[in-house]
Amino acid sequence: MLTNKITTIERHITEEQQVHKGATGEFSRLMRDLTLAIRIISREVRRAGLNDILGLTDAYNVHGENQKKLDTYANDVIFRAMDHGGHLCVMGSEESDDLIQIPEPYEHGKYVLLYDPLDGSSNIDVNATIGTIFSVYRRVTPDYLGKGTMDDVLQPGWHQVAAGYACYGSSTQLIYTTGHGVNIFTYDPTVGEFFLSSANVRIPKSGKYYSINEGNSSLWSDELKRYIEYLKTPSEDNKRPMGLRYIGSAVADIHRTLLYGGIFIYPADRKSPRGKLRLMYEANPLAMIIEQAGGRATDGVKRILELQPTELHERVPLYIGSEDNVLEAERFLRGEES
Ligand code: P6P
Repeated sequence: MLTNKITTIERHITEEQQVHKGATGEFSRLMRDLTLAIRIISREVRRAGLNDILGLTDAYNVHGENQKKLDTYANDVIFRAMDHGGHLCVMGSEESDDLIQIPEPYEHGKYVLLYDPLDGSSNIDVNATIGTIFSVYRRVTPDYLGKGTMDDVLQPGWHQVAAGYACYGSSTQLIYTTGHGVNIFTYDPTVGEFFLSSANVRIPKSGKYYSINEGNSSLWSDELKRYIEYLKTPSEDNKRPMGLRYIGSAVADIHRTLLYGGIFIYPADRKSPRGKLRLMYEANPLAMIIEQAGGRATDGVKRILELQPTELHERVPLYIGSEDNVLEAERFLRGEES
């Protein structure tokens, strides 16, 4: 719901901290440092045509993808904003093969940060919307150990204490949840503040858009082909054909789905048997946001937030959006509808 109360993200985080009895302020400081990193990335994204930060580096990430200069820059900004605050015991990033340890002599804290520094890289050079995705857990190993381990990282998504994304589009927006609903903050660069623009956002129970890369349709299962064909077939109630929207940036496609409803799908297919999106720093945080807004997120069968991860960079098929749309897709995948 739109709000005209002037609330900055810092004030909102502080107010939320008061709700969490016994909160030490450590989480608030984590979020303050993360929003600083997002402000810096936003500035560079907005100048990307002017600062020789477009194009490719000569490096490749763990997924064999040629890293873009802005990818690498965003990854570095988040690391340097987060490594010394004393609230993290370990980090994990799409752009780093292994876990990122907190450098000496900095203190270790009780939280874990996982992030995709710049999602939608293929859109960077064409000025299309891209985003930063983040996921926060509490460590599960004892504090006295100091540095965090893979056990602290490989937790199921329902353990997240916070999740969100920044959307660098017509404006820069920060959407996050700590498990008490979803709030949208819009950045005003003239004052350098994120202001609360929509409080307690709810996703429509069903929507008129579906979002999938139809270019891969020859690789899909027969059940998925039947589902997408069904969406394109006119119905008497005019709910179908649904509209197709696909930007090729999960943050942008899922942000639209959050606000307008419908379904985003990155499925498993014959080329990508586990789909393309990563569980720990894409599907899990996006699933927490959509569930907190009243939607649904599964791998086509199981709830994303209940999947037990086994690897930092593991991929997962993703069906996410309005509850009615995702449940309908699952019925087709089970062969119950045709
Ligand atoms: P395709 C961007 O590279 C990304 O990881 C997601 O943001 C996006 O949803 C997906 O890949 C697009 O992949 O195969 O449709 O180009």
